[in-house]
Amino acid sequence: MRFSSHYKMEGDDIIDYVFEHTNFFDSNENLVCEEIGDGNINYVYRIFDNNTKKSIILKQADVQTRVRPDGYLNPDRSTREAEVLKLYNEYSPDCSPKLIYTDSVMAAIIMEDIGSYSNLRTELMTGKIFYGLEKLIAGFIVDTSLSSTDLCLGYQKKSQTASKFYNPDLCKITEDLVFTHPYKDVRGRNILFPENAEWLKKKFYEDSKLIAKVAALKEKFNNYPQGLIHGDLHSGSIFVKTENEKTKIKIIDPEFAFYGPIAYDLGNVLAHFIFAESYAKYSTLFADEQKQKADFLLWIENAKKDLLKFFYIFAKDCLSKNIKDPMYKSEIFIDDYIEKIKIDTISFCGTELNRRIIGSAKTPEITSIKQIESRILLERELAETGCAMILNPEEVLRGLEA
Ligand code: SR1
Ligand code: MG
Repeated sequence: MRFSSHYKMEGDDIIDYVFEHTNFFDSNENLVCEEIGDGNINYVYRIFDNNTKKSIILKQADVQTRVRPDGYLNPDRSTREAEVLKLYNEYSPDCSPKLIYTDSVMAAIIMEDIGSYSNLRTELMTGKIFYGLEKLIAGFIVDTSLSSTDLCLGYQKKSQTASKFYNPDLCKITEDLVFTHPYKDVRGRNILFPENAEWLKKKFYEDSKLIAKVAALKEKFNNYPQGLIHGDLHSGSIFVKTENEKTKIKIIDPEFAFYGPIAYDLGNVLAHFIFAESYAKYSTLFADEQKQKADFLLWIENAKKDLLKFFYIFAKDCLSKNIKDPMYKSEIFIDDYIEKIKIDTISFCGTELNRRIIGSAKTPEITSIKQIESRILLERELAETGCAMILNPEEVLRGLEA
């Protein structure tokens, strides 16, 4: 029977599949399917009716990644992603697309089309400002990750929940691309901008103190099941719009989600704010618009500071309301717990900055800088920041909070 065993669906399959598995469209006569995803791992399609303008999204996981079809990746990651989305719908409905249908055989998820929102990375690269963005992201992380810790759920419930989100295949990708290859290019896949290659090799491959710190962060990433984290919270996983002068966000693509250190997500967000800032400084985006450039840079500077400020405020509130354990109620313990997350945020921000400069998975804020001098300077500035964050996170945090 059709759709009873997994295969990668194409256009007509997808239209039939959506029609058969949802009541969303009245008839399939005018349905069109287009691939809209440019992600590295899965396939994402928009299915729409040109007359009614109704639309829906289908995401399918194949047995390989979309960008590098060399090796098996279990499509059961889709079932886990659907479970994560279900939790997001429950704990942060405003900030997540509504899950409509999920199928573990075809490794498919059908969800609400968030077409009125735009990709945050793309928007930031056009110089748009979103007031309140960092507050929404901090709130999302508290609502979904901090709420899933044993402080809030109790150890037994947390352990049961955590076992559902065991995600070794995707974590292995992160282990390699974030915590190993930028410092030990064991697979020879790093991509170095030629004019910076020797400088970067010395900076990343030859600093034994840096390598030891990154090894400790890798160990923490693998062995600290603190809360349910998104695992790939870069600005391409955040969609954004302004409505009635208010910023709204939707968080997508939690295929890397697992029980890990909350600071990993916060560090990713901070790193991608920094990429947006660097792009505004080094690209030609604001060439003739010095006032807009200054406004954007001031906003992003404040967003960087306020991300951790709002995280602290929301975390204190969440923990004071949810902790039942008499030991965990200690104010000193709570402050120390949040402070450790803030320090690790800086360290994980450093690993994210570094891996996008030297590793194989780049970010367009770097690669689209065509002017050689600017690219050299931008990479070196980011690498200095990334390494300082890993080597001295407490000091960098104090600077950020000053
Ligand atoms: C082969 S996957 C490369 C990267 O894409 C994802 O979005 C993650 O960031 C991963 O590291
Ligand atoms: Mg993704």
